[in-house]
Amino acid sequence: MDEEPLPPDSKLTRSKRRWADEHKFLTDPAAPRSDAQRLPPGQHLVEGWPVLDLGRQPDIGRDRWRLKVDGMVERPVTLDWAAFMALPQSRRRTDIHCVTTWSRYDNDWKGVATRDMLDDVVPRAEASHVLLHAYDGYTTNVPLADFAAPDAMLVHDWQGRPLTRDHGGPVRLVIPHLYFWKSAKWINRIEFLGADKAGFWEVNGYHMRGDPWAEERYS
Ligand SMILES: Nc1nc2c(c(=O)[nH]1)N[C@H]1C(S)=C(S)[C@@H](COP(=O)(O)O)O[C@H]1N2
Ligand SMILES: [Mo]
Repeated sequence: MDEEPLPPDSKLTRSKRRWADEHKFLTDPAAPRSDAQRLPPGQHLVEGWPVLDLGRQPDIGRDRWRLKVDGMVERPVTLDWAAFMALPQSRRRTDIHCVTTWSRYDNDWKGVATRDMLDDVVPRAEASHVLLHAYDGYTTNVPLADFAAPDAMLVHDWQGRPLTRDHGGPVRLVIPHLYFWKSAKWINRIEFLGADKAGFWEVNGYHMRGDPWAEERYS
């Protein structure tokens, strides 16, 4: 990603400068942790992959799926499947930590790193948070710095297979360093905002950020 020297005002340079600013007072949220720190407090490991949602699992084929990216961005866009797959594709292996206390290690994801999508849409200087919207009506909010973390992805593949409908296929968000309720399944809109705005569970008492290592479960 950083091989070529970039002119000081390219869109990539501007985005990177913004992320750097936002991370100024933070440890890199995606920095590797020692084994002792790998399982956050109050969590236990599971082997399977539980399904949790509002009980409505929308059936969105790849041909019908759209992702709208709008709000405080220089270049709003609506991606269809072909446009999404034409973005740089990345792989990550990350852990899942659900607020209901289960964690699952070593999930192999394939999809689009949020950073690669941000390079195209270019968040405006005033953008500080994102609200994620999904086909089942679910919403959840995250600070832009967390959304832009190096291991955050829009995934379409898990363990080498297309993401199944019950886990949010065709495309879901994964932000590994936050509790899993922030990882919207069946995602269809990413809205950039100038202030934080509570999503579905956040309105119902869940934490606005949701850092598992700080046990930010409830507000
Ligand atoms: N669209 C949508 N995304 C969602 C949810 C939901 O109800 N709808 N539930 C969240 C919660 S609370 C969790 S723990 C995870 C569960 O993802 P999984 O079913 O793939 O384990 O999805 C999150 N994303
Ligand atoms: Mo959850």
